[in-house]
This record gives sequence, structure tokens and C-alpha cells, in this order.
Amino acid sequence: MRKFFYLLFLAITITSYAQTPRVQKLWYDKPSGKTWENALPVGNGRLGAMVYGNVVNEAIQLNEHTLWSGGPNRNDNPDALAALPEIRKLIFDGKQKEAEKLANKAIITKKSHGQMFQPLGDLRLTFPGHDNFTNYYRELDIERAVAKTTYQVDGVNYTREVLASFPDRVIVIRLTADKPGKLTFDASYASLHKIKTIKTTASKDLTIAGTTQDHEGVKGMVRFKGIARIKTEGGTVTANDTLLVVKGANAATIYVSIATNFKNYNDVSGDENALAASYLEKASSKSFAAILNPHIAAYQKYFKRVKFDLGSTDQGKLPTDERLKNFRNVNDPELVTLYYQYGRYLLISSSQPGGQPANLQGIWNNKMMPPWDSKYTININAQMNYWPAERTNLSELHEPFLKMVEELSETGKETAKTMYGARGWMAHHNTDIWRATGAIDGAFWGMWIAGGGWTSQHLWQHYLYHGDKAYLAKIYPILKGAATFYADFLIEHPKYKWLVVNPGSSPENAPAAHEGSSLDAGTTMDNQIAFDVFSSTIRAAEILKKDAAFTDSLKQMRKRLPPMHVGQHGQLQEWLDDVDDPNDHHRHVSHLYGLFPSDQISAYRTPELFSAARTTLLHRGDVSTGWSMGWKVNWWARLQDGNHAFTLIKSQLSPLGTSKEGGGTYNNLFDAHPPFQIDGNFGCTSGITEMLMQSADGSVHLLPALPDVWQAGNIGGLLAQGGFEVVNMEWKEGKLTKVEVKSKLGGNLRLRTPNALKSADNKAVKIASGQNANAFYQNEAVANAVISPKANAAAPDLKQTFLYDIPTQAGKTYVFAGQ
Ligand code: FUC
Repeated sequence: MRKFFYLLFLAITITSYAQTPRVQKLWYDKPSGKTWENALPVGNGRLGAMVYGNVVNEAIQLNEHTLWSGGPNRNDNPDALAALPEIRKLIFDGKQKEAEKLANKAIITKKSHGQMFQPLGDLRLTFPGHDNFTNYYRELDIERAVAKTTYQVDGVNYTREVLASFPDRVIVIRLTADKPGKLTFDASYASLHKIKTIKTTASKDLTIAGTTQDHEGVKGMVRFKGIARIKTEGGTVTANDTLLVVKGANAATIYVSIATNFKNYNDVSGDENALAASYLEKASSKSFAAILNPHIAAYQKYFKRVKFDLGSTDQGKLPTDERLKNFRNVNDPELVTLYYQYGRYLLISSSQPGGQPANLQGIWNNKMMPPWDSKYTININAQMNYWPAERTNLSELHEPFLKMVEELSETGKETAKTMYGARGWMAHHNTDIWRATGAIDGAFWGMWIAGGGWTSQHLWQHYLYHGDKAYLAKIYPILKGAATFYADFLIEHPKYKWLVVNPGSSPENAPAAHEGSSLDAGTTMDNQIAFDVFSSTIRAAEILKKDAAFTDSLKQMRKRLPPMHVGQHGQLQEWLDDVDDPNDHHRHVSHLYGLFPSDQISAYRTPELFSAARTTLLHRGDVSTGWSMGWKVNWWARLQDGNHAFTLIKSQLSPLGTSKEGGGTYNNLFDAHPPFQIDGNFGCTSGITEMLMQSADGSVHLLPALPDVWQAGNIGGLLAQGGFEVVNMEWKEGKLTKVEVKSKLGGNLRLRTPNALKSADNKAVKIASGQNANAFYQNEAVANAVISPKANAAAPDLKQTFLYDIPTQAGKTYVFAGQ
């Protein structure tokens, strides 16, 4: 009897564990089946894997970050230079459509439109006789970066764990049965590559080797090698031709190593065989336990920096896909914190120093011809991937993107010169692993010159967060090169006399007045990016005390950029002329670049532009593609409207297909453009941060956009510019109760808060006055807006805030209590 109660107790404990896992897990009570977007992602920045958790036919879909079609190549169109004056004239004459036609011929590449990120294939594991399973459960533990599947067959409990080890550079799969000798399965590779060999070796390794394909006239030059090795406890391993067979084991560990010959965008002379073998030899000499703990430690070094709690409800007891279905209608703040931390998990897993930046799908792609080639769209998407990097305390993971910008500044020099006769460097709206900088797809999309300008601002932002002058000196030539390109490319507008980008564009949108062409001169986004490129270069030069004559000339040019315009509908004009349609719901709202990620548009410094930006966003509407909604969360946060931002989060956290205009989330919480595109995950993670803390516009603004549903909570570990870390921040009933800020660089900490603060020892905090003296919080004044006489300009309706100045010393932490 006693034994019965003990077993009953155990059963209850196990069931309740299975049904109420710790918060930071995605979990399900069903296998993925054939649906890739049900599978769970693991990755270490170099390798990615999607774990299906299927019982009889398990598939672990494999990616390696450098496995791309093609090889080193350039795609400039040398006809551009001769056609440039004619294209410019057509645009200045209001013949945008004709200009677009000419640009299609003379500017768009005749070569590669970008190469494809491709999968290696699947590691398939087959478990004969496991058809009748019970107690099925699978999870992705984002606190440990381990995927797990458990089930029972004939009274035996089977467990599979999968991880992509950070320190050991391999994917490891651990299989156990809780009764001896019960583990029997076989392992094989499946791959869609045409040039490949799959075989087992004399030492019983399962190997796949091949070469990626030619694409759009570029020869496939990436050779890849994958090796899987199985070590068992008990039982036997035999090797058939293309199959490893495990029989009667107690447990097995599979080590998967993958490498390519890719060294950098210009060099494919690596030895994939030696690399794959060396990672494998090192890793396979270790037990699973010896790999697991260092893996978790390496992952948690990043992950644990931010803790976030908005409270919980009973929804936490449901599988993740059920919660996703309910989210629109049921309060589930824990799904928000899970989704938030999942964004951080995805960045840690897809972007590691020394590796490739997270692409359109991070590092997870199972298609030979993925949507948009799974490459880098730099008119928004790749930048969005990195919005959480600094804010959510993952600065080191910004490195692959920053490195890509550095490489673009090398390849983009020739593009600037041969296509536009300009010095400096530039990139159009896309790039790939070969760092191609030519114009692709068609002039409607590709005739956009600001890819270099915008991406270069990430280098400056990285400096603003950390204040490392040696770093600034290192990247200064890249900023200067971006500015030099603009200095050469800008041209005087014959009517307005402003200096404008021509041909310019407002990405992928087109007003009816331009006959459906996206090309124009002096579009708002082009002006805003030029303004930022000049301003950051001038400030960097001043900090580094160099290039005074050059910065003087940039200052003169900056003054001549077109100001922002408020149009007849009260909107922020997207184009130089007032031709916006208030019923336009296009996903790109590029002219709000000035509101976020830039902070040229401010509630306090430019209230009329702030109101106009709000009107524009209301015109554009909410529901759109995933990334567009992700951007909108950031914008509504900057507009200090937490409830509206939350409406967007609800649309984003809806199962795919719920909103007819698109967008939504897959069962594995991947964002849906649709199809899967990871930028929406990262954009939303950034946006949630912006709702809680903003460091822009001259201050560290706490709780700028708290929605009514998050009245109590706490978050710790967010980074602000100027080396501040909001170590902890707690709030109740929408008011701050406790704030702890660590200053790493010293300097004035200007805090903006929704309620009054006092110091921890009950002393008054100094009220702010004048300009923030902190060098990292300087804003260059934008020109006064040109406002249409028809515009009904309402002043922004802002909540009251409190503004404090706290002198800080490097290394000290400052604690405040809410009043
Ligand atoms: C841009 C967007 C599309 C898509 C693609 C990858 O072209 O307009 O919506 O996100 O990038």
C-alpha cells in the first residue's frame, strides 16, 4: 500500500512537471510531423539544427553558416555611370517611371541577384517498433539551450536531448532508454544537394560531402563536409553503406560536425575535411555530460544577463501552441516574457563572434531555394535582426553584423566608383555572404543607395553604448567612407536647391503620383539617413580630434539637406512632394526611420514631427507582415503609446493565418512574414524593450510606453547608451517602485520617469536642467519642419514625466525608490 502511494505521488509529480514546466520553455504534447515550423531550433552561431521530435522517423535538419551557393563574385553594373545623368534628369523632371525603366537596364545587375543560404540536409534517425508511443512530450529549454523529446514505448521511457554546443562546435544528440539494452535505431543522411556523396567510413563515421550549386552565373565553390559519429553505452554499432545501425544499447551519443572551405567573402581555400574532423575528434572524446555543462555555461553567460517578469497566469500550464491560440483573448503575460527571451535565445544561437550575421532566417533554413535566398535584405530586415543586440545586453553578438559592414565597406568601394563615380563606399538594398553590393531584383526594389549608410550607423551605435575610443578609431574610416559617398553622390535639387539623393527611393513603396515608381529625389528616408551618416561621422571625427576640414564640409552639406515635411493630411511626408495617400497600408513605413531606429523625431524636441509620425502610423494601420508589425511595436513605443504597441504584439503573437493581411507566429514561435522570417522575432523583442526603457533623445526613459495589461513587473539587465545598465527596475500599478542603474563610464545620468523618484536613502534627486551634459546623449538639431497650411497639426498628448540629472562615477551603482 505504501508503495502504491509512493508511486501515485511520483506519477503526480511527473505529470505536473510535464504539464507545468518552468516558464522559459517552449513545450508541446505532439511531434512536429512534417511541418518544419513546428520543429524546435538550436544553434551555436556556426551550426543550426531544427529538431522535429518525431518518434519513429526523427529528423534533425542541419545548417552551417557558410554553406551558400556560388562563390566570390561581384555584381556591379558598369553601365550605371553613363546612364546616371539621364536618370537624374528624368526624376527631376517628374518622369519617375521612365527613370525606373532606364535604371532597370543600366543600374540593375546583369549578374548575380544574390546567392542562397542552403541547408546541409537532415540527419535521420529511425526507431523501429516505436509506433505505439504514449506520454509524449517535447520542449525547448531556452534557459539551457537544449531541446528534449520524451515518450514511452512498451513500458520503456525514451529521452532524446539535442544541443548545438557553443564551446565544442558540434551538434550533440543524446539518446537514452530507462531499461537496459532497449535502444535500437539507425542513422542516415538525407540531402537535396546534387553534388554530394553520402557514405560510412571504416571507422564507422557517417559522412556527407559535397559542393554547393552554381547560381545565376556564379560557380558553386563552397565544399562542405558533415560527419556523424555514434558512441554507445552497451549494444553494437554497425556501418552499412550509407547507414549506421545501433542495436540493443542503453544509451547513445551522436556527435555531428560540419565544416566548409569558406574562409571569408573573398577566400574559399579552407579545408572542410580537416576542420570537420578536428571538431569531431575533440568533441567525441568527451561524454555528453562533459559537453553539456560547458555548453550551458557558455550560453548562460549571455542569456542570464536579462531577467524579465510580468507575472503569470494559468495559461502557463498549457502547451505553447495552445497559448499562442489563446493569446489574443486571454491575459498571458508570461507568453510575452517567453517570446521576449526567445528573441534573445535566437540571437545567441544564430549570431556568434567570428561567424556570419543572422540572415533572413537566422541560421535555420531547410530549402535549397529559400524565400529571398535567406540572405541579407539591408533596407530593413538585417538591421532589425540586430536591434535587440545592444539593448538586451548581447553586445558581443552584434559583432558578425558589424564585421559584415566592415566587409561591405571594402566591396562597396568599387561599386561606388564604377557605378556612380563616387569616392567612399556604398551598398544597395541587399547583400549575401559574398558581400555583393550591386543593385538587384529590379529598380523598384534595388535602386536604393542607402544600404551602406544605414548599416554603418550600427557601428556608431555600438560605440554609443560602450564608449570605447579605440573601437571608434578603428571604425572611423568606415563611417568616413559612408559619409564620403554621400558627399559625392548628393546633387542640388533644381527647384528647391536642397542637396538630395537622386536617384533615391523610399524602399519598395510608390505613390500613385509617380505612376507606381518607387524612385524619386530627396525622399524622407534618404534625407534622414544622410543626416545620420553626416552627424555620426562629424561627431566621431570630433571625438578623435581629426579631419576638421572634412567635417566642416560635411556640416555645410548637412545644412543643405531637405527638412522633414508635414503634409496636407497632417502626415510625415514620405516624399519630397505632398503626394502620400492616407489609405496606403504598405508594410514599409521607411520615413519613420527618423523616429526609430534613429531619434531625429522626438516628443520633446520636434513635437510637430512627432504628431505627424503618429498620424502616418495611424494611416498605415496595424496588421501587416511580421517584420512590419515588429517595427511598429518600436514606433508605438517611441510614440509613448503602450496600449497601441501591445495591440501590435497581440497581432504578432497570433497563430499564422489569423489576420488576413498576413503576419503572425508559427507554433515554434518563429515569426511569419509569412513565410518564416526571423526579423519579426527580433523586431518585437527590441520593441518590448523600447516599451520599458529607451535610451535616446537625450535621456534614459524608464517605462515610456507601459500598456495597461503590464501594470506590475520587473526587468533587469537592459543596456542604455553611455555605458549605463539598468540592473533592475520594478514597477507596480504602472509606477516605478525601485530602480538600480550601474554606470560603467561615469557621466551624467539623465533619467526620465513616469513618477517621482527619491534616492534609496530617502534624499531628493536633482531635477534636470538644460542640455544633458553627457556626451553620449547629444542630439543634432534637425531643421525646422516645413508644414503644409492644410495640415491640422495637433500637439502631442503626452503623459507627465519627471526628469532628473544624476552625476555618476564609473563602476558605481545608483539605487532609487519610486514616490
Ligand atoms: C523586403 C520586404 C519583404 C521581405 C523581403 C525579405 O523586400 O519588402 O517584405 O521582407 O525584404
